[in-house]
Amino acid sequence: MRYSLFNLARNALSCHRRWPRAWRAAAPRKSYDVVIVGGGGHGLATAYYLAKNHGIRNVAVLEKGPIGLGNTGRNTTVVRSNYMWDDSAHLYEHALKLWEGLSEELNFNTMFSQRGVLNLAFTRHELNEMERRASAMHLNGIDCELLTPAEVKRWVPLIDLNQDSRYPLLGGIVQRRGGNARHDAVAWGYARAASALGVDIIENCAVTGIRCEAGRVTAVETSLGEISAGRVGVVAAGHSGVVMGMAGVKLPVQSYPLQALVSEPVKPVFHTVLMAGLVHVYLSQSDKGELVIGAARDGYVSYAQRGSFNLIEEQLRALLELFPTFSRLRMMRQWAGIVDCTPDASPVIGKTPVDNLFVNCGWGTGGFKATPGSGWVFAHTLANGEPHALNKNFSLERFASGRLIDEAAAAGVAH
Ligand code: FAD
Ligand code: PYC
Repeated sequence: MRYSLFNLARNALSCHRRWPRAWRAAAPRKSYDVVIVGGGGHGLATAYYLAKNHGIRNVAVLEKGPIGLGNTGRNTTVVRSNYMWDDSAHLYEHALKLWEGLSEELNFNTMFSQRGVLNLAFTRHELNEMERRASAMHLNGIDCELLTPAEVKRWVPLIDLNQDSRYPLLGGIVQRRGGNARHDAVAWGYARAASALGVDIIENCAVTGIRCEAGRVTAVETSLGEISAGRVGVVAAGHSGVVMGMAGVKLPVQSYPLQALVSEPVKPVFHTVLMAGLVHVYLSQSDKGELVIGAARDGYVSYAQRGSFNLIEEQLRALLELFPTFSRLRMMRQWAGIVDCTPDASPVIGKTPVDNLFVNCGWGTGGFKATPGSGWVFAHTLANGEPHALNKNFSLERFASGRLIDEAAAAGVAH
């Protein structure tokens, strides 16, 4: 104990200079088998599984800033697999199963906490949708339970179920295996593990161009010079449209700000994740004690990482409708990320019209939960040049063929 206190003081006073790096500081080489554009959770997970599952280690992750400071470090960490359609259910459930063993896999505590995710229904329409989704989930062997208002009250005793309220509660759906994880730890854990397997993680390296010859990608231009690549995977979340535009590929995505806020820390009062789509607020309590609160994306396309005041007002109004007891809580911080949204609220993971150029994007407001699964299937796609069975229907062509995977209702947060 005395030793660790001494270490803590020594490291604090030396500005952490003596701390070993968790991943190697790498300078770009001239060429890689695979270059991944974007050092968020999905890009880092992809690199890790390329090395671990496919033995492809001559890989670079290029990140324009420090890793994990995009949506990875800005999201509210809700993890669940309660989606409607088979394609999504299989993909998100694969991710959830990976979450369940991720701390052991990476030897890094991702603080994954299966505290349950409860969605509330205030209209007959919402309840119908939840009943339909619960049946679909059960057919796919995924856990979920429909709750009556009395059962919701037992699950969340602080909720005010005054039936005179604007929208009286009709019920809810809970997935007990859902919950939260620590967002930074996911980026750091994957980065450390990928780096240990030989992957170069190159921070402060912005991709500024994509070189193609005869319909095939050959290299990326970056702020640190040109890098040749056998295959390129673009995993640039809010900027996927911009980066793919460098190769002349137009994506069916629009980028919006999505904001969140936290309260001052209080003692443990809220043990679950609650989402109320109609009045539009969702919340959980962080391990530090802050209530983490969010709502819909902003209503306009933008690359600005800030949100509008009216959304803060609306989500706090909704919060107080459900939990009047939080009226004396002070709000501490607000921030936003940029999310890329597709017309069917499902991601695009696969090939593009340019040979050897692959894209993983369009996760909108809900990609954090998919991080391990997304990395797993994208690594397979990059390694084999063909999609994994779990992502083959999440192709770009679905917007031409019309085989959409509409998950607007299960998105949880308005897309
Ligand atoms: P990012 O972390 O954004 O990674 C993309 C990286 O690409 C960035 O680091 C960026 O700097 C880099 N990049 C961009 N352009 C370039 C370039 N030219 N060169 C090099 N690098 C580049 N999802 C959930 O499942 N649950 C939630 O509770 C949840 N809450 C959210 C709350 C908020 C406020 C926000 C903003 C998002 C939330 N999401 C949630 C969505 C989730 O965060 C995203 O879908 C997911 O993080 C996107 O994947 P990523 O982690 O790889 O993205
Ligand atoms: O996709 O579950 C989700 C989510 C919660 C908050 C933002 N996105």
